[in-house]
Amino acid sequence: MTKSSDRIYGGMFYSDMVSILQIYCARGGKFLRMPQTHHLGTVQIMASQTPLPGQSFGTGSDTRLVVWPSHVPPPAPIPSFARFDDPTSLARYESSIGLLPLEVRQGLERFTQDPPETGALLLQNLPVGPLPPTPGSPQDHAEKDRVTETLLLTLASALGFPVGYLPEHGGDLVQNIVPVKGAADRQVSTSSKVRLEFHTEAAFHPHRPRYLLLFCLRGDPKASTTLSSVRTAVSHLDAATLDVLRQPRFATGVDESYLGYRSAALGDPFSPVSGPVGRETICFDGDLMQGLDLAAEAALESMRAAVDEAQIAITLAAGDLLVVDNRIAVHGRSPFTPRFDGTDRWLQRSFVVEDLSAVGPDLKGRTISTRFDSTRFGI
Ligand SMILES: O=C(O)CCC(=O)C(=O)O
Ligand SMILES: [Fe+2]
Repeated sequence: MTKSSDRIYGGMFYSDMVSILQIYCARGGKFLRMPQTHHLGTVQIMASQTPLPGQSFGTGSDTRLVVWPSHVPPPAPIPSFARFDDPTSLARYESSIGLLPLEVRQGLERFTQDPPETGALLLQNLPVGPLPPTPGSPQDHAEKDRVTETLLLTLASALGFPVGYLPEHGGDLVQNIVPVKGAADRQVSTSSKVRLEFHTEAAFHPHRPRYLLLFCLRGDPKASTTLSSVRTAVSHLDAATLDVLRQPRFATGVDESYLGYRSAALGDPFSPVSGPVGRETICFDGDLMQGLDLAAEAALESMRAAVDEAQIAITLAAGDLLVVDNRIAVHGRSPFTPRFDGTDRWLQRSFVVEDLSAVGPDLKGRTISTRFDSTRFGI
């Protein structure tokens, strides 16, 4: 419980600020969880044990946290025989947007219109319902109701158009991100043993998503999702390096999950940093990207360091949903140790594009089927 003598500073209690600083120092200057959102949430939860109905937090211009009010039920799930991407299901998500709590709708709207510097929004306290054991691979059948899937796709529809990518779990609109034994040390979302390097989601893809939603059904205290905003990272770069990063002297390979194997082929040259000062955008892949000349290689090395420097980390817990603006922030994940016993971390992921018509003939229904092979891209 909060002491009445505690004073509030910008939404935080003094004792929380002290403990944030202590944690920060003890961890050698690295946070394991987004400090402001975590502590604002904690303050409210400490004060009432559970968030009060209708509570939400606007946490200043930098960090956004919205808490789902416990008394508002999730939208009714679509039936288990329906496909997530059939027209009736899609219409259901659209109409369910109006059933979302007002503060959630407002939080999403503000996020799209005036994104925070972090490029991230955290929703907490979402209902996940009773869960079966974590499946052993993304497309294993999990006997569950469809509350989380419907909620995820309703939230995604409030941000734009949920889409699937054919090579990513067969184009599913909702993908189960679970640790897979055979992928433990690969640079794919189902890995675990390795640090998943910072990346723009599908950096190589002409129709990459604008938003990425990660809904945590079951957390792992060791697995932190890492985020780094270009708008913070640029402050760790000198003007000459930034100038190189703003030129199309870089190229990236195709993610191995799209090819089924690693390929040395590169796409067209592009610049990893774009946009006016203060509203920069990023396209970056710490694993697959290369500079096309020596100066570009050196600039890319500096960018890797700047992205690392600017990182924040959030350990998603059950009921947390993180929305990442894929143009502002890159993301990754810390290593962790799965048990493969049905209790492992389980995220559901969805991708959102802003403009379906821009995808053109590569779009069938809600599936983007752009083909890549080892020698040519974007066909
Ligand atoms: O596991 C995570 O937290 C993020 C993994 C990832 O990069 C993704 O699902 O796109
Ligand atoms: Fe990712």
